[in-house]
Amino acid sequence: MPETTTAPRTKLRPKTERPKLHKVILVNDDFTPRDFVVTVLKGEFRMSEDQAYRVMITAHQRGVCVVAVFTRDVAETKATRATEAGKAKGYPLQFTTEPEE
Ligand code: TYC
Repeated sequence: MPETTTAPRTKLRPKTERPKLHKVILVNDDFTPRDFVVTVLKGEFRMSEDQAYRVMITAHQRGVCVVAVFTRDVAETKATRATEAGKAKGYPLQFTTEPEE
């Protein structure tokens, strides 16, 4: 077996900051049909029927539900697109974003 020695690493690796993640939050309202909320969650957030139903019913019961977390750009784009999908049908459905602590 050849002897191997490992020299201590001398090159300093600069600490790279991880980009802060942002939550997409689904907000309940009294007008948007449940099925439509589930459809938007599946389409925009690639959720299964089951996951989408659970997120929808949580927002329905508690007022809000965190859908997912992304980098800021992606969170804002998805929240805007999902909100626009409701608006296009005349529903007041709202998706908001907020930075994670
Ligand atoms: N509350 C709506 C209803 O009873 C359904 C709904 C759920 C709407 C979640 C928005 O974020 C929402 N038709």
